[in-house]
Amino acid sequence: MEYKNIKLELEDGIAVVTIARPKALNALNTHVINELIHAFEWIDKAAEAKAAILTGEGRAFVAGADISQMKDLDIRDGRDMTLLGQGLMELIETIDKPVIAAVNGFALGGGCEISMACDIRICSEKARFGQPEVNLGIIPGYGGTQRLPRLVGKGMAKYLIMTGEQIDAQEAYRIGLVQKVVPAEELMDQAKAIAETIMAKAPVAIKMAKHAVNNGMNVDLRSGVAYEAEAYTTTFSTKDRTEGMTAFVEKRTPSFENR
Ligand code: DAK
Repeated sequence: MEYKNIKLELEDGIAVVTIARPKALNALNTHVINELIHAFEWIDKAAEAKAAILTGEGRAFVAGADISQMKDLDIRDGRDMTLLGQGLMELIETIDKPVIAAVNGFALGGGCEISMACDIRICSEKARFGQPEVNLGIIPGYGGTQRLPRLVGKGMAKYLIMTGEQIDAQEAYRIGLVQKVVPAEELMDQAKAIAETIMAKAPVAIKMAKHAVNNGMNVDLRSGVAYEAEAYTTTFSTKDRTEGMTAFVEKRTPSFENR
């Protein structure tokens, strides 16, 4: 597929996905969403892609769903757009590889939502977050009412969703929405450094950790712990587990093989 709205580059095992509609502040229309689905499906399957970074070109990460496209949708089209967008969020959240959002600017509405579908969020000092949907007479439709409270708690999520207030990078860090704030010029290097740190670990352990945390957030504690036991057992049966523990005892760096 030839991409017109995004860029996909593979750099040292890291798939860097850049949403590239800077004139529209990278707003998500169906073309962008379809290209992102195609890119993340490729990342999921491609052995050469070990981690992914999602970012935006220009002064926005994503300024939300494309309002000019959205305003003329009838109910059926609106539902199709929801299912398409929610499918993308679920795809990003459930692929076996770690996905880091490198939030370079505005992450509003669907932009905040897509960042929350990623495993980890880091942002530049210029980033701004918000769920302004109520200003348009709608509510978040790409999982914002569900993922935001899971990340920042129910009270803060309701505050942001009901007021539509934009918050800056430091506030996003303070409430736990992002894990790190860095100078704008360091954003991509820092995102890559995090990806490289994760890529140096045993891939099966990273995969199982991702799924255990994700699944656990959707079920009661007892079920979550039961899932963790299964995921843990999977890691215990790997060659990489033997290598990791042997390397520790032998005081050397482990060499993991994804086996
Ligand atoms: N959609 C389309 N175009 C957008 C856009 C958006 N979300 N955001 C910005 N643009 C365009 C502007 O129209 C402008 O285009 P031109 O006039 O130059 O042609 C260009 O980007 C630059 O924007 P501004 O001139 O407004 O730039 P400023 O620096 O003055 O302001 C801003 C930046 C980010 C504060 C402002 O652009 C803004 O408030 N943008 C809208 C933010 C927003 O409300 N986003 C949408 C949130 S609602 C659904 C599921 C999910 C969703 C919807 C449906 N289904 C269930 C169907 C999600 C909804 C949302 O995301």
